[in-house]
Amino acid sequence: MAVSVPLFPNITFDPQTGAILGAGVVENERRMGQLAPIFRDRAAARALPPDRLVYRFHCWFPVAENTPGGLFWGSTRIEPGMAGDEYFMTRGHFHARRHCGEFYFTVAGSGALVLMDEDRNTRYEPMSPQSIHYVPGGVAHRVANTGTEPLIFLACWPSEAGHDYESIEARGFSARMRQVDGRPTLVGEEPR
Ligand code: PAN
Ligand code: ZN
Repeated sequence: MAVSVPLFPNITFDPQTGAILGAGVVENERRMGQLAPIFRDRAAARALPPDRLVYRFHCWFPVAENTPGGLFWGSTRIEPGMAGDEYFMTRGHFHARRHCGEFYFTVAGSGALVLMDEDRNTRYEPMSPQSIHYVPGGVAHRVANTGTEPLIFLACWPSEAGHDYESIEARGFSARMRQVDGRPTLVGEEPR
């Protein structure tokens, strides 16, 4: 039986802006107004302009969500900035299908990939241009921009992965990237 092979011409990545360009690419942005609750110092976060851009990401979905064996491709650009002593960062998530992993590849800037397993053990990997990171299944992931330039990275994940943001909204990560003595430091959460 003949299998029709879809073609995806002219999908490109602009390393200067961090955008993926091409038909069907979806762009999302997260501004401080909606992100303030993820930061430890919410008062400091709310004191920033609500329209302040924190990050923008582009996703290319060459197949439908949940297609077995398919892959998605994305790029994320996190602006430099801080809310209190905490670096601008992504919301973070587990994959809804916990066994699904993901690759990250850093293009520009410097940051920290914060990884937390289901037992809430948290560690991080420093991100710098050309560093490659593997997020294992069952591990929540969030990226903080610890530098003074935009942090741009690429990602590839299974089309079956899905995103569980709710678990992170409910309990957060057990540690945060904060500036301590001028340096990015993973600091464990004390109970509030
Ligand atoms: C990434 C993230 C992207 C934005 O493509 O979705 O960096 O972060 P949040 O989704 O946490 O807002 C990825 O990990 N996809 O699975
Ligand atoms: Zn992910």
